[in-house]
Amino acid sequence: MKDVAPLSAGWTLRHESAALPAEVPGCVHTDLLAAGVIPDPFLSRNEKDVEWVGRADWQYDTVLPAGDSDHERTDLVFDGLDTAATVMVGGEVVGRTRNMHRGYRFDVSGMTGGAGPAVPLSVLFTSAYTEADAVRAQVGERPNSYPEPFQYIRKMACSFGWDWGPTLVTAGIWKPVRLEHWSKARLSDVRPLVTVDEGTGRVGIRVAVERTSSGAGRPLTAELRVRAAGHPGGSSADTGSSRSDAAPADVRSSVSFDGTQATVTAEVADAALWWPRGYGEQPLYECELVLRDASGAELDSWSRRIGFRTVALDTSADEHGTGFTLVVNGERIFARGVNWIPDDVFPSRITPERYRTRLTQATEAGVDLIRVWGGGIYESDVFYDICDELGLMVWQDFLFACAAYPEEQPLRSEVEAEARENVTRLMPHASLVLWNGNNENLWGFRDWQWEEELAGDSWGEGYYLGLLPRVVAETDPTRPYTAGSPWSGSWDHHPNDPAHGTSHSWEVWNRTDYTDYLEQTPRFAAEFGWQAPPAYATLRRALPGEELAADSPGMLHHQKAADGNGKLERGLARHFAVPVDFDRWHYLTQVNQARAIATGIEHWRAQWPVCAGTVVWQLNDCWPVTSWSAIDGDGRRKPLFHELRRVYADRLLTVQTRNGGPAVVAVNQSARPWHTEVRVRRMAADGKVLAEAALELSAPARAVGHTVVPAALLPDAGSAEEFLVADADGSRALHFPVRDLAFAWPVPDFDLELVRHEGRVDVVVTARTLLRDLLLQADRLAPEAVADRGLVTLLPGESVTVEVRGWDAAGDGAVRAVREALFAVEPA
Ligand code: BMA
Repeated sequence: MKDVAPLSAGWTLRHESAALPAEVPGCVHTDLLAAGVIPDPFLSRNEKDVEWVGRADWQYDTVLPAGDSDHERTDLVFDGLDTAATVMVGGEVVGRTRNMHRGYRFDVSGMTGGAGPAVPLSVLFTSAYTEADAVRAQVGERPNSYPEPFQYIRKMACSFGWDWGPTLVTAGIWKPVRLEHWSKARLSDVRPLVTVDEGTGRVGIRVAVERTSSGAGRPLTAELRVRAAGHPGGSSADTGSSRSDAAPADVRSSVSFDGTQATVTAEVADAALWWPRGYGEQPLYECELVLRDASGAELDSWSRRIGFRTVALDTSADEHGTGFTLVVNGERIFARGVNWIPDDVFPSRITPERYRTRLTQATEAGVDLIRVWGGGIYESDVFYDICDELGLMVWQDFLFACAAYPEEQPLRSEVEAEARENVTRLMPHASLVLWNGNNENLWGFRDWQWEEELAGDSWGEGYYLGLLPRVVAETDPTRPYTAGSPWSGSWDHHPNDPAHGTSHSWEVWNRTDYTDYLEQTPRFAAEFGWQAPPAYATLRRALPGEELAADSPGMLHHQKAADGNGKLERGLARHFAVPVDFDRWHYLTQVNQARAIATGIEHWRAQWPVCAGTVVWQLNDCWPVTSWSAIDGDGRRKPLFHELRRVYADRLLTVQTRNGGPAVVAVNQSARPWHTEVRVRRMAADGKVLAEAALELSAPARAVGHTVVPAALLPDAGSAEEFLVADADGSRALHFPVRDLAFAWPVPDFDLELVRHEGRVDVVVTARTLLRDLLLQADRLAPEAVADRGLVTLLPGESVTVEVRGWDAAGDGAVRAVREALFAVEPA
């Protein structure tokens, strides 16, 4: 049997004449931080002071464990090196690397010392800038939306800075490293092709082995076992699909072969289907493969969890253009998505617990699809394991974003190797539903003057339309591929044509106003977003000692978008009088973000099935920053997060224009029809009901229905004092004929009561006036405090209970503290 020895201990990082203790997996920045050599680059403007780290070369050292191995071969295996490195064993170079997104295996047989003195292992990293500059000199300059040279090196692009991220160019052994001792043969590639046909699940495993010379041509057996692994996610929502009562499967099969490749297949009768969350459960199967020699001795093994489901992407043409609809197990799905960026600009710091927290937060926001964006990384296996369990569909970008990428060597081979390795690594995961060629590069070529600048040079098209779809088809033909986001399906249409395929809606944030979302009917809104600052406690931690202002030095440093604050201010000024007071500014920019995204999602969900998905830019952050995220860099939820819970719920009530007038629309993504009576009230700003009626409203299962609001119930167009309230089954939709700026908001007035419970405090707010977008910023009470809800609008007389955890409300000042942490829309 193969013998595996992890090499995570005893590493040092050489800095000047010192050998600092080093974490493996880890990176230079986090080691220097732990040793006190650099300040925390996430705080204040320290990022600038540590710029030198990314420009320097670095050396990691350890020694190989003493002791002999009886095996024929010893391999030194790195799951990931960041990025340009020379690996030395006993002073001899055993390999060089230039791709963060690949693993590396070096044959070091006979070099590891045996009974002799300990053998040194060193990894020497050349600055990513040096490597990128060298490749650029070789292949020639290409256009890029950002100033840094990330398209000349296969390394996480956003490490070089992004419009939400700091420039912290890492180096290091960012994934595990180990010695593998083996004899005769080992599994070099295991590719499970999982399909389901008329209820029968099929696992066809393509096995590739590497053999030693003594093992060449000898008979081998690959034994496969597939067993039900239960429902690790444990969700059992009312989803309309039934849990399979079939006896738990335990299927075995095997194949004997004497070459280097074989296929072993197993069938699971009555396979329990894996569903996206909200559509059914997430039953998983344990899939184990054992490689044996002719004597039956085990040489190597592999195991992963799989799930049975079919997935297709329907891109057929119709009377509206070209669709883009995910179809899982035959069910057409409106994707309630978010874009994912690396959760830390130092990805080696992201623990499994942190992945679980973040992805669980996504599910709490009602999300069912995560797009792993192309300027980041192919995430760790843990990420996809958790998505499998939670029923989160994953759309995975290949790692190309916002630049023209050269197709010459040495990049081309790296891209191909990286693609094959990662498609193979991720294909066991039921959650993975789509591969995407790139982020915005087909669009950039057409619209951002690249075409002219390139004057015929390669720019990546050969990857997106040639190499990558071929790699997916050859490696994992069970999954759909799309060439880009956005992409209209061919050059026949503009790459970002909303009527064809995926589109990104950025004009709205960059230049116009979020009400413009209402003019758009994308077939699939793969990116759209609105900025807001992070939570108050996050800012307080990130900007110690700074007097906070919208344009204070630290605030501007932690805002990376071009004219970001200008866009925030102008976007706010279209709806509210921009306050001078920081706390009000902070609250209102967060309100505006939530309003913007809700406007888009409500409108687009109401257009199902013409529009088949919304993927919000962006779920998370990689450091404390003002950005488009719903969860900030310290993991705190912005009001947008809570708003997503409302607009991504299975049942959403919204007011949209139908036949030229306001209608109440029921978006029903649940498995059961939604027949209800909606109470519609025409109200005055002072809370008086001017007219009222009960209307029938119904939407079939997984469909949309509407009822037109009769004229007598409509607030006067342009009225600053009237609005519409629609209530059904605990959902509420509001419609104001004018913008907040113009509306006659009363001065907010309410009663406040605190009720202390074991482990939580209930904040009960009872409205005396109309309270628009009431928000309790719990982190102002205590940095750890968390409220269970975000923006709430109350009519006079109504009350809400906000549950606060992480704060004990001790002392006399508790009520006053809550009053100071409560915000609502005020008269202009
Ligand atoms: C899109 C994304 C990112 C970017 C975001 C906000 O272009 O793909 O590149 O961060 O918009 O500008």
